[in-house]
Amino acid sequence: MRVAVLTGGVGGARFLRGIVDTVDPASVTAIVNVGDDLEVLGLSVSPDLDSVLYELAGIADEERGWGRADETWNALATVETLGGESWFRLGDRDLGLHAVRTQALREGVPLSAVTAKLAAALRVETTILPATDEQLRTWLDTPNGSFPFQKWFVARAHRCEGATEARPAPGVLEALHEAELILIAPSNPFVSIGPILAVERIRSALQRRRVPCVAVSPLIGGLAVKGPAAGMLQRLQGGTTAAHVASCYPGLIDALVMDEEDAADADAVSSAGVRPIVTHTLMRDAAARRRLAEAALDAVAFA
Ligand code: FO1
Repeated sequence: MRVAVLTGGVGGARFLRGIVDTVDPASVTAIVNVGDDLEVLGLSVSPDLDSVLYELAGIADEERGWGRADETWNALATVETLGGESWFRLGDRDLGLHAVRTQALREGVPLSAVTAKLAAALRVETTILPATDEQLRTWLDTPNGSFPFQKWFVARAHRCEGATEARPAPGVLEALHEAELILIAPSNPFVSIGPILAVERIRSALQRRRVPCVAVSPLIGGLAVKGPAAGMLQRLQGGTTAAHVASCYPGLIDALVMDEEDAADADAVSSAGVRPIVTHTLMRDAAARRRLAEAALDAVAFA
């Protein structure tokens, strides 16, 4: 079965790992958020692409949730000693990847092509695509000014700079058209999935889909496992129930996988025309990841 998964970083990458442990990894395409991308120490960093890459290559730091396992921090210590930019912590192993990517981008290689090369070098069979090769950045607008995403994690408002002009990266629309199932990972609907859907042709491909699209809620008991999703849902969508999550994807999803702790919201989700799929969604280990993947993949059987 061909599957396209729209995803952000940490939670999305774990969900994706469950998917490729359940179906043929080569039949899966990940369409990844680049709104969080930034330049640190002159290097181009794509945190969500890297979380997906490291997770699928089996070299992610599971505890920290981002970056590589067995990481060391010698370069960062030197940067700190020299008074350089150290607020965004790049480990030694991680730095190597950013150096290779940055050089390729400066030589004019598109981000999608660089990512394909990195994935091949790390023996990842799944296709990993940035949503766009163009510059698309999430900014957080607060009463104290505007900040790039990584500088201000808890937001009052946000916007995607470059979304109007951004075209889908090569392969993105093809993956969506060829998919028998489209999944939206349990990533933040605003700052992880939002920037992907802000690319107009990706959103309209989802609106015109002929196959089911299933989102997985990032909330458990109305709370986010990690990050600002619950606070943002409260402020921007008016609440933190599963129905509020569903309302982030109007006309874009057919079913919502939601946690048992939120089972009381199932009727409200149904009333919004979205089929609720209630299960355990916490991805504590490989077995839990696979169970969640199976619940989402099963949706195709009920379409
Ligand atoms: N998150 C942090 O909270 N602090 C960091 O210093 C940090 C460094 C970092 C380096 C490379 C990378 O790929 C990710 C990194 N992250 C860090 C995670 C990242 O900020 C977010 O988890 C994602 O952008 C959200 O999807």
